[in-house]
Amino acid sequence: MANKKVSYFYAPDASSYQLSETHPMVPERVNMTHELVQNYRMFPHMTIIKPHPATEEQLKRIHLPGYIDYLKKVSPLISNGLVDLYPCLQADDCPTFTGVYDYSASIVGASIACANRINHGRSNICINWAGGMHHAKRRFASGFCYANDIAAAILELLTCHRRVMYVDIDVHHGDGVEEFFYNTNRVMTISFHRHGNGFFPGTGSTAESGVGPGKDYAINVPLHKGITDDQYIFLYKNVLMKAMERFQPEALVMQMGADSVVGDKLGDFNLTNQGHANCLKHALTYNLPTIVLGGGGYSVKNVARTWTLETATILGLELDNKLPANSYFGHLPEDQNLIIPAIKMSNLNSMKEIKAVQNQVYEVLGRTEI
Ligand code: TV1
Ligand code: CA
Ligand code: ZN
Repeated sequence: MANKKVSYFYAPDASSYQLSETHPMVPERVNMTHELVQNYRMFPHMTIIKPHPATEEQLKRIHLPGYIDYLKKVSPLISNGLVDLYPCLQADDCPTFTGVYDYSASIVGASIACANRINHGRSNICINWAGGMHHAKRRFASGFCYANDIAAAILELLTCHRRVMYVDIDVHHGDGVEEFFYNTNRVMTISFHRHGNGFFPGTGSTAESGVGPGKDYAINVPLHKGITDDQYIFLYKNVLMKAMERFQPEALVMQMGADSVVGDKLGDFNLTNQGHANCLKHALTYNLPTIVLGGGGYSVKNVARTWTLETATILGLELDNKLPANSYFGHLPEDQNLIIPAIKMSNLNSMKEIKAVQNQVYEVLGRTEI
């Protein structure tokens, strides 16, 4: 989108943390993306901003003060044996690691900075690839997410915009963001995700649609493994068009979790990164002030490829499929290309089911009023 003012938020220090030795969430993927974006010569096309970490006060607008106080003080040694007493961090998915507070504050600070820049009309599109921590709850960490930068950014947008739409294409259900805004009609949350067979977090059926004034403003699109670009984009565009028509948001927040791309360690959709990027491209056609955030993504080279392609999509640039020289990708044949092709795998989504889900979603959207 060549005519748009784009800002790219990047905190160099925020992506060198390690949740644990073997943890699938690797913050370094944001640095990999950054290097590819730089080496594809995209920096001159946008404003690069180094955000400040969120203040304690900002974190406590979203989270229980006691939880933030705990995050601030805790260290791996101190947490040892305390997890049962105050289980706001659960050992496996959300381990206590050195720097957990600074890591969280940095991510939230960048997403709030995106919202402020949009609020002041200084940018049309703001990017924070380190953000998108959609599972974090008010009182506890969940699913690799410690502080909910998305809820913080949406809250900030709500000071200047009547209605905010949130769209989440991470392979997991955006349960944390949904919960924060479950009883308001000023935020419509829409999550596409794998659902069923115990897939984390287990919530996100179409029947889960909001409460009180928020009834029908939480939209869920449950899917099965193996979904292809054609099926996903068909459903995604139809749902978004109808939701935009009904809700008419004044600002948009996109969670671009790359674990919905084929070959992910935790996800098992069959989307190419071009299909994933086309979802963003479609969202940008509504010409709304937009915040673009990261999220999941566990095959780290694929995450970097996807978010690099999406940065170019935002800027309206075409990239050479051959990756530029960089310090992460080597000389192996599978390391040469930007584009991630689909694979042969079983697809548990039939077109009949996709249309049935679409109709269920349309029914909920049909009841919304603005
Ligand atoms: C440490 C080391 C933690 C190896 C976690 C996969 C690990 C997982 C690990 C894992 C793993 C989950 C559950 C736990 C139910 C819970 C950023 C009792 C190989 C946004 C979060 C997924 C996704 C959590 C986050 C999920 C996001 N899957 N290896 N943990 N159990 N937790 O299933 O949406 O992408 O897997
Ligand atoms: Ca999702
Ligand atoms: Zn995910």
